[in-house]
Amino acid sequence: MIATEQSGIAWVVLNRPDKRNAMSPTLNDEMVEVLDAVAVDDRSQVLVLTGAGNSFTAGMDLKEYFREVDALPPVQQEIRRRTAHLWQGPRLRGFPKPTIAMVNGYCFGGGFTPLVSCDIAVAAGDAMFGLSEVNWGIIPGGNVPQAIVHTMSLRDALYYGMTGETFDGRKAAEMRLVTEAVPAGRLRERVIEIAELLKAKNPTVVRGTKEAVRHIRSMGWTEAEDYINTKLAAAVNTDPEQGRARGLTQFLDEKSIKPGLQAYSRPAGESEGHGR
Ligand code: ACO
Ligand code: V55
Repeated sequence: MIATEQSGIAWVVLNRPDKRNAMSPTLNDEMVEVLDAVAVDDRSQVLVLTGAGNSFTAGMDLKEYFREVDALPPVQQEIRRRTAHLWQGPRLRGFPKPTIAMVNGYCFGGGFTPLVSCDIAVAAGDAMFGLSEVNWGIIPGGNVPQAIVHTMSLRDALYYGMTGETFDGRKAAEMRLVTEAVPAGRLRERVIEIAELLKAKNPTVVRGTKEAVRHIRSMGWTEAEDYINTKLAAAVNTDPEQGRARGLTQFLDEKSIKPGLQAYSRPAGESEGHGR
C-alpha cells in the first residue's frame, strides 16, 4: 500500500480502488510491512489510514481472502490469513503513534476492525457502513464482534450485525462508532486539523494515554490502578523532554501557563518530531 509522509503525517492508503480496497492476503502482507516502517519513521508523528477512490474498504476480499484460500490445506489457510489479523489487530491497535481513520466511502465487514483499531475515526457524512457478513452467509469473524461491542451499544451491534442494514457516516457518529462525521468536502481538512492537535503534544504521554485507555478495559479497578500508576511512573522516567517537570515549572514558578487552558511550551524541535 502507499505510505506517504507529509509534514509529520503518514498517509497510509488502502490502494485497490478497482476492488473498492477489499483486503486480500497480498494487501494484508503489505500492511504489516508498511505499519512497521511507519512506526519507526521519525518523519511522522501521526498515522492516517484511508482508502483510494470512493471506498475506505469493502472488507475482506471474498475471492482472494476466502474462496482462493479455502482451496489450500488447513495450516496454509491459517498462515495465508494471519497477516489480516496481525495488521488490523495488534499492529494497528498498539501502534506507537496516534492513528486516525479517515472514512471516505464504503466500510464493510472486516473493515470495522481497522476502523476501531484507529484511535480516532472521522467519516464523511455520506460514507456507507455495513456489517454485511450476514448478507453472504457468515458470522462476523476476525475481531469484528469485539470491535463493534467496544464502540457501538449492544442494541446497535445486534441490530446492524443481525440485519446487515447499511448506515451512513452521520449515523455512525451518532452511534459513536466514529468520533465525528463531516461533509465529504471537509473530510481531509478536518483530519489534518486533528492530526495537528496530536502532533503538538508530547508523544510519550500521548502513547501512554492511548495504551492505558485501551488496556484497562479488561481490568478490574484494583489492577487498573496499579497498572496505571506503574505506567505513569515509567512514562515520567523515560520522557526525553521531561514534560511533567516543565509543566509544573511553567505553572507553579513561572506562571506562564494555565494547564487547564493551554499546554506547557515544549523544548525547541520537539514538536517537529525529533523526540523518540
Ligand atoms: N471482495 C472481493 N471483491 C470485491 C469486494 C470484496 N469484498 N468488494 C468489491 N469487490 C470487487 C467487485 O467484485 C468488482 O470486481 P470486478 O470489477 O473485477 O468485477 C469491483 O470490486 C467493483 O465492485 P462493484 O460491486 O462493481 O462496485 P460498486 O461500487 O457497485 O459496489 C460495494 C461497491 C457496495 C462495496 C460492492 O462491491 C459490495 O457489496 N462489495 C462487497 C462488500 C462486502 O460485503 N464485503 C465483505 C464484508 S464481510 C468481511 O469482510 C468478512
Ligand atoms: C472476517 C474477518 C476475518 C476473518 C473472517 O467478518 C471474517 C470478517 C480479518 O479476518 O478471518
